Amino acid sequence: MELEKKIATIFQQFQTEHTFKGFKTFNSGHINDTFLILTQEKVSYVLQRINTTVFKKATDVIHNKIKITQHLSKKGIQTIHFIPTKESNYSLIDDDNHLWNLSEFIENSQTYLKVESNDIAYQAGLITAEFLVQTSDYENDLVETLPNFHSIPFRFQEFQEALVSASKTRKQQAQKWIDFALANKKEMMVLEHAINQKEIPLRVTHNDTKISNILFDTNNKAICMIDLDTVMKGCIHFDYGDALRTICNTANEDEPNVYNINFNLDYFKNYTEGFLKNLADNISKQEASYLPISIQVMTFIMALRFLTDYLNNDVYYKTKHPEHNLDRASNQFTLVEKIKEQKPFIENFIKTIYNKP
Ligand code: GN1
Ligand code: MG
Repeated sequence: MELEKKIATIFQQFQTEHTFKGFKTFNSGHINDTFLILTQEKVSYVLQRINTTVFKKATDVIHNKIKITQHLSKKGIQTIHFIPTKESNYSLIDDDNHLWNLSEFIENSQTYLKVESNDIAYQAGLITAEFLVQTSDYENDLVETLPNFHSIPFRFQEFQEALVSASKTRKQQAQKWIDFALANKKEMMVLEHAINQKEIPLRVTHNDTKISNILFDTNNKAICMIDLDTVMKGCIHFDYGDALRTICNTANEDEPNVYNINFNLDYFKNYTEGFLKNLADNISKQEASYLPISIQVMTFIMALRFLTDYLNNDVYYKTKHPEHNLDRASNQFTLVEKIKEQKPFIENFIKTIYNKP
């Protein structure tokens, strides 16, 4: 079926009083497909098709998203709203076995692929922490939709398996970063170790806090977090580190020229100020002490996953050309190097902001 007709048919199966007029495709997601639905009445919606190869139990993803957004709404916190189908489900499965869900589009909102000012970085810090604070009292019946999502040992196991089956050519192309990944393994285990030792508590986390998953109003005030596909149990470090990975990268995530990649310290400072303004009273000194390392660990995890997918011949992430995943991997590994160079500064700054006894 032609895409427009398909989308119109799917949209009509949800409970809205509006008439389909057209659609636009959002291009930033690596896994799912997301469309902006335009209606005759000028009310817009966001329609999402979940990739069921990645999310094997996609209905659990819906369960998590509904539960968390309802929890936030009940508390009067601004969030996205999902719309039920005419059969009163929050998702529907089409003839091709794809799973769809619909939410309201928040009017006069915008997203950024790159941070453009200190103020945006600060706002991003406020809202990612606000999400953690406001979900911390949620009685956690969230499903582990992607187990071990941010686990270094798990990601290394996937990487080692990919190394065994990878083509000689791809391994040669990626050799520099394969060596880098192996050489850095031990250092990257620190966060995992702290979780296992129960030094860091688990709570509800967003798990994909890149800048494009934050909605801003036209005055650049952060409204809420979007893309709740990976809301699961985690630690604050996942959300803090992952946010800074995109906020402070001076280049886009897939920029092939590594000379353009740097870690922007002004954005780091502003994001951290916003984040700790909302969260400092909710975390222990021990939790705070692992914030610096989380930036490099989260960036490293993304690098390793891109590298693994390159070695696997691009089966997980959407790619636009054969070297796309390798470009992303070398970009993120380069960023890890830049973050490491700034380690003393990062540690000192966090200490001055979180100066609790
Ligand atoms: C994926 O699909 P998207 O763009 O929301 C990935 C995240 C990565 C991100 C890298 C389910 O997110 O973990 O951080 O790409 N999501 C999944 O940009 O694997
Ligand atoms: Mg996502």
